[in-house]
Amino acid sequence: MDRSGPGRHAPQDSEPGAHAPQVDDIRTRALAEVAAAGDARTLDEIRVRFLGRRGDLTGLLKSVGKLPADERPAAGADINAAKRAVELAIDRRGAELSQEQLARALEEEALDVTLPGRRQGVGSLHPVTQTLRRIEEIFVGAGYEVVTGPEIEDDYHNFEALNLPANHPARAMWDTFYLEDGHVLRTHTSPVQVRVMERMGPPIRIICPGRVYRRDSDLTHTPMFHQVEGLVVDEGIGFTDLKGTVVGFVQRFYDRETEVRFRPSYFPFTEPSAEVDAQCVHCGGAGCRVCGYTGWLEVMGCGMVHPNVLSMSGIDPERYTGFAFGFGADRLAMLYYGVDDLRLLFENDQRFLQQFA
Ligand code: 2U9
Repeated sequence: MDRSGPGRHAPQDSEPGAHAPQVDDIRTRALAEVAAAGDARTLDEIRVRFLGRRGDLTGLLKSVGKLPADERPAAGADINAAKRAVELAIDRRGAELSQEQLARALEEEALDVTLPGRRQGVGSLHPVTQTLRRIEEIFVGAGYEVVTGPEIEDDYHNFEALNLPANHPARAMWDTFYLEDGHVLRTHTSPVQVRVMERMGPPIRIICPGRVYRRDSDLTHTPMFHQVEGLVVDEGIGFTDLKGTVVGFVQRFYDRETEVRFRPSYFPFTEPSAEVDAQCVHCGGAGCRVCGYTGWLEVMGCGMVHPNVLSMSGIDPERYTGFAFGFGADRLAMLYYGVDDLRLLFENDQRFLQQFA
């Protein structure tokens, strides 16, 4: 039986060999699109459009069944060849694109491994700490002991034992932080000296450095600052001992011959009392902006310990006398280093602190 007769094998909806130009056309379009694809997503979309379940080439392959039987093998082979060509082109373009992307990433994210690493900064002591250490060194060298104490104090040790009974008008000299239970943030380190007098009898020769607190804040005051107070109690201690100690300290601190003067003053815990000025470290006494054109800078207060203060802590004022002094270590650090705003000392700005390394 002749199976290839024209009547039987006539195509129903396509001409014999009509798929061939269609395949060529689809392949050409697909390959052009693949070549132009700029990224993996476009490539994927092309794959779906030509090779997917409803893709152009897949559709064509499905229609092969409608061809005359003798044309089917050739048509099928043609379409499959086109599919493979498009698949291969997509794979190659994909590889190309990922190669290009890698090259771009390598270029953009390039690390210069020869660059020097970030250096680990070397820390240093804060200028106030350096100042406190220098002060301690000077006094320890003169036979003093360094004593510290609590920053939260009771009213008795912060005020009363220092000849400042409740409601004494001089309490207004200190803008005090009061705690709810009646304690205070110490306004000076004096309570440390009081406790030493209570615990140990004379001879006493101590300095007490530490943080103190006052409700005060401006260019020259901070709510917390560092004080150093000194106390000497023994038999036969006089104002000349105080003067010698203060002048010796100021000259050592500034490391030069510095004129020092004593002005009469008032503190409830010392009598007589004095404030101490040192020749201006900036102009040497000629007068400048730092010293307000006076040639002098106030550096500390001092005086002979009030007999009431001695007796309240159990020391006989008939037998023993003593002197005391006190100063702000931050203020001395400012004068020493030429810092013009006290607040700089508490802001911890690296650019400021590094200058003291
Ligand atoms: C006892 C007895 C006496 C300590 C003293 C001063 C004078 C003084 C201020 C200077 C500036 C504090 O930092 S400042 O505000 N201090 O002028 N302080 S005599 O006298 C004492 C302390 C304790 C038992």
